[in-house]
Order: sequence, then structure tokens, then C-alpha cells
Amino acid sequence: MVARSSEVRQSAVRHSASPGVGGRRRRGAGRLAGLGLGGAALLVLLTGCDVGKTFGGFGWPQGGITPESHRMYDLWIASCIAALAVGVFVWGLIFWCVVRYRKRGNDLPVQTRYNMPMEFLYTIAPILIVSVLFYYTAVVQTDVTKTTKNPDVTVEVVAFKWNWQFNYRDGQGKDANTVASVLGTSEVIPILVLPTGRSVRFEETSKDVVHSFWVPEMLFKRDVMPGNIRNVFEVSSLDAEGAYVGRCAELCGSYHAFMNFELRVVSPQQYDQFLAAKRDGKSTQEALTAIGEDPYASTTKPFNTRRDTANFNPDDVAAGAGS
Ligand SMILES: [Cu+2]
Repeated sequence: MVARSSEVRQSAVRHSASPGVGGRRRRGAGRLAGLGLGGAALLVLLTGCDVGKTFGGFGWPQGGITPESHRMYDLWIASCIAALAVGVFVWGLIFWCVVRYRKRGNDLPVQTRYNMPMEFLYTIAPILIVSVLFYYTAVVQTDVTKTTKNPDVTVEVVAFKWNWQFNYRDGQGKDANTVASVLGTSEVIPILVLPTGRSVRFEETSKDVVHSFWVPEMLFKRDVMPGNIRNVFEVSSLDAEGAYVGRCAELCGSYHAFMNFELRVVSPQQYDQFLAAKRDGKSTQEALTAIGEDPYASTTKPFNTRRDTANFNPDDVAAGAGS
């Protein structure tokens, strides 16, 4: 049966005009729960925790080797926890409303339009959440992209179709000099040797098109641009010795997928010896052997470019086509 409009209006007014002590208590409890969840999320944001490990990093790669990578990881985990807290709170409210206000008769449920405290809460709560997320994102981003005046090591990363050259520099900027260099070829993967515990500045430039310098364990990649743009970023230290694969992460042409390199993190003493050996004119492989390291890359290997065969139509080659 459809109620007449005058009955509906009276019923609605009756309900909304007298919410009673119980209604006020319920609203107060809801606000308290919201504040509690927000506070918990903030606490996690501030302190960081191991929840990420339990949930596989919420999709974020784990195993970063720089302090910067850990800060980005913590931000991601805290953001996920905050999003989940808000989500669980909203889901809870939805289910609570479904059960609490399920249809019991033909009376219209309590109408809460123009409820100023509610409207205020709906507006302020999202603004607060976004502000907190924005603040911590800005803090972490500023920290991760900051550069210093005197980093311990400066490397010029030169990308070209389709390999890498790493130049160890005696200062910053274009005018500094290269004191040693590692050049990749189709047969030998270039190995970028760097020390633990020292700040490293990467200055990137490309000889042709846009490439992208990416070591997954740094959780950071940055485009390598041609021309006068010299992209620069720093890591305050590398924390774990080892070999890490590096890749080009920008589609740059036919052999883009072959543009791998290796980052070899060694002790500061080994690094100094490596640089000294390179300065003495030794090859990269000889210098690596001199410091007791594997002379060749262990995380990736040169790809067979098959440039001398028609790799797309081998049958045509056999038949003599195109010769
Ligand atoms: Cu590339």
C-alpha cells in the first residue's frame, strides 16, 4: 500500500525532529570510532610496521637496498593500511545500516537530510584523510629526490641504443672529468661497481632517444633524456653488497629488451681498489678480478641479437629471398 504524501511527511518530521538521546549517542559513537581508526592509521604511518611483510607488501616490491627505497615502501604500506581502515569502517557502516534499518513496516525510515553535524563530518573527514596522505607523500617525495652538494661518488649514466656507459666523475655537472669508464657491448654486460655506505649521485644523459635507468632493488627509476636535460638523483647509501640486475625501462627501439646491466655493490675498500685499477688502465673485467669479484655479470647475460640473420623469416632466407 502506498502512503499518502501528507502521512509520509508527518512521519518523516516526527522521526527527524526528535532523534532522542539514543540517536545522539549513536552519532557520538560513530565519530569516536572514526577518530579511533584515523588515529590508528596515523600511528602506523608514523611508526611503520611489519604488516607489509605479512601481506606481501600489498603489491609493492620488497627487498630495497637504499634508505630511500625503505621510506617509499613504508609510505605505501601506511597508505594501504589507511585505505583499508577507511574501507572497513565504511563497509561496517553499510552493513550496520542494512541490518539496523531493514524494512519493518510501511513507515519511512529516519530522514537525516540537512543534518549539519553529519554533513560537516562527510566533508571534513575526506579532506583530513587526503591532507594527511598528501603531507606524507610530499615529505617522502622531497626526501627521495633531494640532492646534495658533495656526494661521495658521482656516476654519469650514458644511455644509447642499445647499451650503457658508466663514467666515474671527479665532480658534478657537465664540466667534471671522467676518471674511469665502463662500457657495455653486445658481448659483455656492463657492470656498474659501487660501494656500500657512501652517497651516490647519478647524472643521466642519453646519446639518442629517451631511455630509463632502473635498478629494481632501488625501487626507483628515472628517464634518461637526450639533449641538454641531465636528470640527476641520489641515493644516500647502498646497504647490501651483491649483484643486482639493471634494466632500461623505456621502450627505446628494436633492442630495448637487451639493454640490461648489472649493479655490483662492493665494500668501500674494494671500490677504491677497483677505481684505482681502472685508472691504471685495466679493463673492467681485470679490475673486477683484482678485487676478488666475478668479472662477468651473474644476474643477466648478453642476448643473442641475431642481427646477421633475418630472424623474422628464416624460411625466406633458406629459400634465398632478399639476398
Ligand atoms: Cu633504452
